[in-house]
Amino acid sequence: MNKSDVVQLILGDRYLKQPQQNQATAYAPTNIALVKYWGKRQQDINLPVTSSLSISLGDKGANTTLSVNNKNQDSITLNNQAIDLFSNFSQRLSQYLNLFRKPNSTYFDINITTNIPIAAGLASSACGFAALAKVLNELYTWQLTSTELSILARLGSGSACRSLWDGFVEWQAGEKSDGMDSFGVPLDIEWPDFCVGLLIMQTQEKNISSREAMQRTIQTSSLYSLWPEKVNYDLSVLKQALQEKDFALLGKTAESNAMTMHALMLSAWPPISYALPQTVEAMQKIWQLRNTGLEVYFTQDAGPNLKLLFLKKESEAIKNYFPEIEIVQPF
Ligand code: 2P0
Repeated sequence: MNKSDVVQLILGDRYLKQPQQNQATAYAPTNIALVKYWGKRQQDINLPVTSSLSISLGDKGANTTLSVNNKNQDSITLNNQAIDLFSNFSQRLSQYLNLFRKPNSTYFDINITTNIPIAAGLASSACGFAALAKVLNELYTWQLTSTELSILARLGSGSACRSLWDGFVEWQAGEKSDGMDSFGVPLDIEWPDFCVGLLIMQTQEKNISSREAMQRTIQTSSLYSLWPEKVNYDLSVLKQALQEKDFALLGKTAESNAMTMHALMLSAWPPISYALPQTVEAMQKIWQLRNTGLEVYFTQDAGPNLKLLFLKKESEAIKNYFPEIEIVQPF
């Protein structure tokens, strides 16, 4: 099963038809996993070893416009700057679009604006591919459901399948080899006081992609066999914490899950560490603050930046201790 097979399964007789519109725009929020996706059971169509659970970041995300052009190649701008078509970024985008268009017949001007740093472990590929799946759905008038779009977004980047919805979303790993049961499912939970603070220490591109790091972890970490059980436990506790609005339980579970994911990476060979000295300093500051009674937790993805988790009542204290923080209220 490869990506084209999945696209054909979803689109049926709509596969490789011409766009029905000349231009369309769509937005998708980025998402931060509280229980992480780390490892694939199938590489090509991004089928995960385990389920995962995220929070979408509301108005932090990607806005993408696709326009059919009359040239014989795509053109791509990111935040109004032209991007080299031979860059990894462009190649990955164009290859994704190739899954849906007749070969050598349709090219696009692709304009992406995003308010999050690209490739800084802030899930920019997640909102990017989710927005792209949505905008293609408009341009080709496929009229797909959000679940179907979640599967298509997953083909671009695994975590993108969680960016089709606001709020808390579970990516159900599924079991099928074609991945038709592997998509995001929104949880019916509102938590208006829930805050995520972005503590950005570096906006540069990371030196090892999460894709490569995941693969190396599975292949070389002797701890990896413990991961599925840890995730299953954390998922059930996190869902309980969400139901009961038990913030301390949520924070502890999310932080422990992230630390375990990074422990797996440290145990890979060659070892992988996304932390900078500032990352470790910030972690220690958070642990100290927690000892003084401030209810703040963190999670970390495939980059040095931390995402702080806290409730609205702690916002002022958090701003005092971390003046550079950007606070997002997902609800
Ligand atoms: C997550 N991450 O659950 C985890 C935690 C990073 C750390 O999903 O290879 O860009 O495109 O499926 O989705 C980042 O990996 O990887 C990611 P691919 P993706 O958010």
